Amino acid sequence: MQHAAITGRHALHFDIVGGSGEHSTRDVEVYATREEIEQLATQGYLLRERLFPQEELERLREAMDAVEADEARSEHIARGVHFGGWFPRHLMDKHPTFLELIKFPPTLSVARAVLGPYVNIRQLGARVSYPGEPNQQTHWHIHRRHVPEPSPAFYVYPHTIDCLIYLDDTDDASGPLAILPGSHLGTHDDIASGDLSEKPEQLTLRLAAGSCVVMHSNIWHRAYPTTPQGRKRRLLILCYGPTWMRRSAFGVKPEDGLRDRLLAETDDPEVRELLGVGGYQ
Ligand SMILES: O=C(O)CCC(=O)C(=O)O
Ligand SMILES: [Fe+2]
Repeated sequence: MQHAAITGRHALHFDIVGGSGEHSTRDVEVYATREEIEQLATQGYLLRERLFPQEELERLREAMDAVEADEARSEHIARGVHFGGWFPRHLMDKHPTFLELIKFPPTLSVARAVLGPYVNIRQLGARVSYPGEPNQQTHWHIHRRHVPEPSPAFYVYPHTIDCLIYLDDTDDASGPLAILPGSHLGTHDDIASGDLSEKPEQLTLRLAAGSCVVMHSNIWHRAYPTTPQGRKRRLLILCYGPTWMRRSAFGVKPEDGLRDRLLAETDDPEVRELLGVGGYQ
């Protein structure tokens, strides 16, 4: 999968304490500057505008539309105030174009830079919202909604990274994304379910198709509605987590999906690790 040039890069070398042999070091060429990684760590997001060139955008749209034609039915579109739209999951099992995102360096290397060298793909899902359907928005939410209060001494905060890949513009008619920068660090701050209000500290992102928002999964965010004046709005959500974390429980994994077929054929250890095989302690 081609992408826009990313010239600000740096090399990251991990010594694995307690590792041995081929597991003693890992090197990552990070497709971001150190300052950008610092921004992702402290602000919880990194913007990559127009990351996908037009021809790749077209291929991703075609793949998305093929899955939609195959499985989306009107009754699958959510119309409640909390999460409106259609939410397909396990997309890498359903269309070969999506498999090209497995080793996509602009997002994978950034995920490794903040999560450490052992990551896998927890899920490639999507959200499609439709003009003319009610409530094609989301309320303010975070994705790993399991933070206890009080925090036990050895509680592991669920750090994961979501890459929001917009296949359509997010203008005012189709619905911008709003985020609260830095809110992933307020681990015990809460926003009531169903809140759709504008926040003074919010950053509202109106992005061109092909743009990507790399964010901590627990940054507070919401999508504005896709209005009747807007157009169908397609968003891929590529989620990375540590290899030891249970993979996403959302959706039903298809029998004999494309990932299983790839795993049966490939002996590339990196692909296997990214698809959830290996990379454990
Ligand atoms: O549609 C968007 O811009 C964001 C969607 C979202 O937050 C989600 O599906 O979890
Ligand atoms: Fe979300």
